Amino acid sequence: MPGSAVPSPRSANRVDETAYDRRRLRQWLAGEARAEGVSRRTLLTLLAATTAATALPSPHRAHAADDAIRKPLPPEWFIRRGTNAETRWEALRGTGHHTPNELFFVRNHTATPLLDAQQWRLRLWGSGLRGAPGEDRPVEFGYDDLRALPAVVRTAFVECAGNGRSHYTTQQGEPVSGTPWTLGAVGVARWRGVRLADVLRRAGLTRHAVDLQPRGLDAEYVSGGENLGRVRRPLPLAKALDDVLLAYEMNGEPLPHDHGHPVRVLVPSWAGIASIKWVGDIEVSAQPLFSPWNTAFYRLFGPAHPPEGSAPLTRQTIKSAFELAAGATVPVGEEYVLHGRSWSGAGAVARVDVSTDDGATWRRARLHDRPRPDTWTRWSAVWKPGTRGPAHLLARATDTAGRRQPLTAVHNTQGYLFDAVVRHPVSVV
Ligand SMILES: Nc1nc2c(c(=O)[nH]1)N[C@H]1C(S)=C(S)[C@@H](COP(=O)(O)O)O[C@H]1N2
Ligand SMILES: [Mo]
Repeated sequence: MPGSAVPSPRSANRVDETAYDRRRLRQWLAGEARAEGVSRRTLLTLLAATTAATALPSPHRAHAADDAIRKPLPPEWFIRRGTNAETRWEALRGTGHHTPNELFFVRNHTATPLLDAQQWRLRLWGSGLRGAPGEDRPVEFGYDDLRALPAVVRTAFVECAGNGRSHYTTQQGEPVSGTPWTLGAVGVARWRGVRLADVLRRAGLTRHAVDLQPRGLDAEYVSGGENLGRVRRPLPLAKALDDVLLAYEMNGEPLPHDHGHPVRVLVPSWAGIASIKWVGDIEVSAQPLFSPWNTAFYRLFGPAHPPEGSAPLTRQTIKSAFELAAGATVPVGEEYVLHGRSWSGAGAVARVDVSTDDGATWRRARLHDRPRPDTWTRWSAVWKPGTRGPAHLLARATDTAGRRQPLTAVHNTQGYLFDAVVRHPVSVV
């Protein structure tokens, strides 16, 4: 059973990221924000609403090293995509609620570093911690220090904001930049770690803190010839105090190297980029923070969005996937059980409808999990195909926040947050 041992005052603590972001930008203009590694032009673009979204840099992988990922990537489980590996949905058939670590997708901006837990230190620093004005006042924690704090366990998905991106092109004919994931840049694990809130309190958090910025110990990321520095992304304090973990175990094992060993940030229900792997330091700031990962990347740009882009992405959207290969063969005239999973960043998925006639009729799928937030709900539906030939399978989820997957997703240039019903091709033989 997916267990979430940490109660959280979710509705009370919802982050109004749009208003917050406007304030961030105003403070930056007034010289009250830190934006190391973000060009003035990028910030002005966001603010002044004059430059076209296409003028922003698009993410390029600096290298596609074969050793970017440490764990074995058998082709029947994974699709290699540069420094990343996408889980094949047919490989999840027969696995339980939690994605086995060996099958979990990997998204690396550069390459997995091999870190030693006993050498590892976490440094917290910045103007949002107690200390003499102008001083960084770093506070350090070792691996055993974290292990000695009260442990919590939480089941949550990690999903790349670009998961499903390729469907903007294949289903909607729209160009997008970035890794052309199908639907396999998502996994669910049982994470064990400590509350970031507990660590912040011990580090001397002040009431002036507004933003945090965890930073990875992996190599600096070079995109389009520009060194963007180490992977880091601001996190509003309200979310950090709500349900964020510093995770050191994944499905009962020490965190694997590819997933952030020895410790990663785990931000339930938010875009995967928030869950910084191999975390080495966290800036705690009394000023708003910017990095390329909340300015040029992980905002929505395009005709349907404000010229300066949307607010930085927070929660993931709603999706469904069949545990079936694209183009799988299904025997004609026999009852065939279709299996799948649906999930949403806004709430639990409590209803899934399936269509085997291109959306003309829908029937309710049987749910195999008690619907819970931050994770998926497994489901099944019986299909008895009557005629041979190509067909499409459709699944459409509805979450407890009232969101239902649309038939078309609203385009954005970087292809984030694809939420439309995916037409899964099969062949009836
Ligand atoms: N340090 C660091 N953290 C990172 C990344 C990275 O490249 N470096 N990638 C991010 C992105 S974009 C995603 S989607 C998730 C993927 O987590 P996983 O590789 O454990 O599946 O990690 C995030 N954390
Ligand atoms: Mo991602």
